[in-house]
Amino acid sequence: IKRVSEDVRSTKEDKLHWFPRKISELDKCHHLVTKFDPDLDLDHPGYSDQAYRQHVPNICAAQKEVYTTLKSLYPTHACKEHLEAFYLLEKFCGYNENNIPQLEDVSRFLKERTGFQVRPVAGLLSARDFLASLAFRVFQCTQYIRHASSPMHSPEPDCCHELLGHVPMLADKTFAQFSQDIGLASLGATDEEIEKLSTLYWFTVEFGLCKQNGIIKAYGAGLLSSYGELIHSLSDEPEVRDFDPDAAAVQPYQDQSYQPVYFVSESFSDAKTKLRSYAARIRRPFSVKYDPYTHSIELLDNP
Ligand code: NLE
Ligand code: FE2
Repeated sequence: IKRVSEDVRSTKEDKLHWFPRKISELDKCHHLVTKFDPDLDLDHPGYSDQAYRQHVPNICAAQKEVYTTLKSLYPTHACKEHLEAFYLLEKFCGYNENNIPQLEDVSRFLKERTGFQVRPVAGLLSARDFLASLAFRVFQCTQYIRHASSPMHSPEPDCCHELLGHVPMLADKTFAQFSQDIGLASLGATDEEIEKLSTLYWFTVEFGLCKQNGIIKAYGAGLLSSYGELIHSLSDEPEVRDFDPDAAAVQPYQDQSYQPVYFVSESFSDAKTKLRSYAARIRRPFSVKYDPYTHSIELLDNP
C-alpha cells in the first residue's frame, strides 16, 4: 500500500464528492434536510402546537414515560451490550427519568470507552454528512424532544432516541467499529452508494436485531428508543430475515411507522465482517484509512 501522490489525488478527486479529511472539517458537514421540521411539516404532531414549536420546555411530559417504560423493557428486549452500558450511564452520566443528561458528559463517557464523541446538530442532517461524521467516530445528535402526544414512537430522531438508543450502543467496541466502518465506506461515494449505505445503516444501527444465547434481542437505536416498536419488533408480527448486507442495502423502508421487516445478525462481529466485505466491493478510485492519532483520513492507492 502506498500513499496516493498529490497530483493523482487532485485529478481523481475532481470527479468525486467532497468529503472531510480531518475532524475539523466536520464543521462543513452541516447540511440539514427539512423533513420532519415541525414548522414546515403539516403532519408533524407539533405543527399546530405553538408552545412546542417555540421550544417551551415540555420535558417532563414525554421524557418520564419514555424513560421508565423503556427501562422496564430493556432486561427482556435489549441486547446485553446495551444493558451493560445503560447501567453505567445511570451510574455515571446522570441518566434517570427526571433528567436529560448533558451531551458533554455523555461525550466524555463515550470517549473513554470507544473514542466516540457526540456533538449537537440543529436538525436532521443529510445522509452524506451524517455518515461522514461516523468515519471520525463523531455522532451528530439532535437536541429537541418528541411531542408529548406520541411517547411510544417518534418518526424522527430526538434526544430520547439519541441518548437511549444510540449512546449505549456506541459504548461497545465492536459496534463502534461497525459504525465507523459504514462512515468510512461513505466517504466520496456516489449518491447511489450513499443511498444504499444509509439503508444498510437503517436496518442495522437503527433497526437491527441480533441473536444472543439463541434468543433474538434488539440492538437498533430506533427500537431501543421506541417502546411501541421495541415490543412490535420482538413479537411474531414482523418478518425477520438473516442479515445480508446486499439485501439490506436495497430493502425498501418507510420512516413513518413500525417496520414490517427486520434483519437479525448472528453477532456484532459477524455483522462487521459482512459489512467489511460489502464495503470492499464499493468501487472507489482509492481506499481510505483512518489515522486515530491525527483524526484524519489517509487516502491509499487501490492495489
Ligand atoms: N422511532 C424512533 C423513536 O421513536 O425513538 C426514532 C427513529 C429515528 C430513525
Ligand atoms: Fe438514529
